[in-house]
Amino acid sequence: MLPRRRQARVGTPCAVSSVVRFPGVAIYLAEPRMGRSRRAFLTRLALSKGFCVLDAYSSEVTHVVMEQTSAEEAVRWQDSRPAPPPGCTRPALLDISWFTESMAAGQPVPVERRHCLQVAVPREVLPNPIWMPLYACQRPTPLTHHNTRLSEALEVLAEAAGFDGSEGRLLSFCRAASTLKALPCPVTALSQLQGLPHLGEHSCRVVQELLEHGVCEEVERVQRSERYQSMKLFTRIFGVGVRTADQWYREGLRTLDDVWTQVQRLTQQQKAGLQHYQDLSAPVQRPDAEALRQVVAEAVGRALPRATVTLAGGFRRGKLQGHDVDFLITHPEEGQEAGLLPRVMGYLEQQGLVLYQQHQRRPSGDPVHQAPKGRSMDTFERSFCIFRLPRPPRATEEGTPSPHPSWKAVRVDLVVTPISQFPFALLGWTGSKHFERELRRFSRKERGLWLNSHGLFDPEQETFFQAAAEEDVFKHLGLAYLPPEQRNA
Ligand code: DCP
Ligand code: MG
Repeated sequence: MLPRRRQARVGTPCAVSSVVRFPGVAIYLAEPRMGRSRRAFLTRLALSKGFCVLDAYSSEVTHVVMEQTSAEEAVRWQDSRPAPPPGCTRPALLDISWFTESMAAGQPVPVERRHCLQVAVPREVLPNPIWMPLYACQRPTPLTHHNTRLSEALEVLAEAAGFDGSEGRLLSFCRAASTLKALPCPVTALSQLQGLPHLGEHSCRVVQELLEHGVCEEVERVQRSERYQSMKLFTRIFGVGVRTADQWYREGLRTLDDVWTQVQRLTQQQKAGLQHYQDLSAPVQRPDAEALRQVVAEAVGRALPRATVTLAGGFRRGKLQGHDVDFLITHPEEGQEAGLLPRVMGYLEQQGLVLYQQHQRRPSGDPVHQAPKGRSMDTFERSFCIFRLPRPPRATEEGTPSPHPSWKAVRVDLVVTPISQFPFALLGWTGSKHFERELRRFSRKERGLWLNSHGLFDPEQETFFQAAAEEDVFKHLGLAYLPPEQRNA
């Protein structure tokens, strides 16, 4: 525990800071290994984020930050300073990692053992160089990994590139982020990225800045930009894609109120999305997904005995939250699933559980042979819905209170597949989106096969592969099987 101290003053020449946001924290950047200009840079960065940085070491300092300094050196350094006044303990001696993490978080992060220079903590380090296969479908990617800060920054740039219609840049950043997600340890030095796939110059620059300063100026700038914020806001509306959002932005729309002024131009789906925006922009929780699975299974069971409901999407990959809930419906006897969805939806509507639905029919003809042309959009019969999910009586959730406390609107996709295509559909609808993209690219480029959610097609032989389970698809492609929890690419 750090001692209580007098409120820290901002000493010269660091007094350019206007507001001290964290009065209990006064940082002293110890110079031995830091160098003047680096120290000045870090000081400006911290001040701009509302931290108090003291120019001189004094009893007011609460956090001493050092760089490239061993625990022994740090203690020696401190021993050579004046002893603290009676009743006060010495400030914490911290590694630069505490500082960079705090800058990234925009607030002081709690001091953990690993930040402290007093204790030498053995660290797992990345072997250098590390080998990694090229495609995300060739390597496991767990849900929680060691480089979240880095991958999230790159994903912001990927998203922004997508908003600008730069598909190539979007893919480059997604691939770089995905590589970092698959690493077995945290990246601590840029040299560890040598030889890793997809870490181009731009991505490396972002990583370097994050490692050195805890923030990346470009990422911060993008996130602050009006364009990014509006595009994010608009594309969160159900039924609004990048193209529509971009058009609205170019017409000068910026806020949801602006969109409401154009309500007459919206599709039914977008109107429903706007109407339920507040609920739909809050993440769906795993218990909600489970409650919905039961509700849907009940309706499906009534409409067609032995028909099954399978949870797909992010929840199948082990996510605890999602933007929607994805279900696949099938029946063990091929063809029995035909006509099932309207009966299921009818029953759910009778129960008052459906706020909005858009039914999409399967195009006529043999679905198998309309199948893989390398396109990602499938042609299953499906319903894009908004469900009215009753809230448990005492449910208290964080965030803004809902306008209707007894229920909440949740996005649900119901997809019906014939049993012969079910393994492909399950594989395609489990994601992640990037994993799917990579799996299809791998199939096409490395195996000359076309994969989508309907099947796997050999264009030379003009034949389809049969699969009884997802494992068979991996086997056909000559890939080691990855369970859903390892597909979080
Ligand atoms: N998918 C698809 N065709 C669509 C929509 C989705 O093939 N028309 C695939 C892409 C994803 C998976 O289904 O891999 C699930 O899509 P989501 O957008 O729901 O993605 P997640 O479930 O992974 O994310 P979230 O947790 O945000 O819902
Ligand atoms: Mg989903």
